[in-house]
Amino acid sequence: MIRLHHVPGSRSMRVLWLLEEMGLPYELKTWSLTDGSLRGGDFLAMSPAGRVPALEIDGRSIFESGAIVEYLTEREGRLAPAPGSPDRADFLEWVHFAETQANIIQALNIHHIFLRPVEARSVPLMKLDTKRLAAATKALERHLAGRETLLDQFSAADCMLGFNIDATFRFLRREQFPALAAYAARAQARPAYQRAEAAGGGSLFSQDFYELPDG
Ligand SMILES: N[C@@H](CCC(=O)N[C@@H](CS)C(=O)NCC(=O)O)C(=O)O
Repeated sequence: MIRLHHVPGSRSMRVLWLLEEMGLPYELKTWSLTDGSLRGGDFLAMSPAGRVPALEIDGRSIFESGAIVEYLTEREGRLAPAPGSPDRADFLEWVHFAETQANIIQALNIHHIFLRPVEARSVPLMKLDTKRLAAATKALERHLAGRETLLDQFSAADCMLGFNIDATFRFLRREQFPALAAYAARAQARPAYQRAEAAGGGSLFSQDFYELPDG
């Protein structure tokens, strides 16, 4: 039995999409980011910082999306270059780059969506994080120009990154990143991505775009 602990629209979408790409049977347990349940003892036993995703598999549980993605690709022997192969380092770089970008997105989510009253937000920090997101996203745009996928073929690194892109375009204008926008459209057209969306999709966002406040 594989059970994914999941919040729609969160980083657990990475694992949900990968499970669908791999065709592995799984159960979904859906949690809320805002009702305090992720800080309960049952969940903390699986994910000590109270974060999703957590994956129950092979008689244990695993936290950290990157660790789960590496575990699944090694277990199944696909959707990643094998350890020791020449492009393994490229795979690992992009798996972990996804968290570099996601951590900036998370800071912007907190400011734009979760932190209330709005006066509690730090506009200088929001501006700084928007610039940091632009720098990371420009790096991605340069890499993707003329490429279909992060590596020479579709891999679990694309599942890691896929989650970030919708969020990125809530804070940065899509038109400024044409290679990334085309990459996102290809990802979203994949049948496994659509199955993942149908099984556990959702969004934290209520606006298409979040402007920086004045100040
Ligand atoms: N590095 C971790 C980050 C996990 C993480 O922060 N997940 C968010 C959702 S995207 C979460 O569970 N947040 C709950 C909280 O901060 O209370 C991973 O990639 O799994």
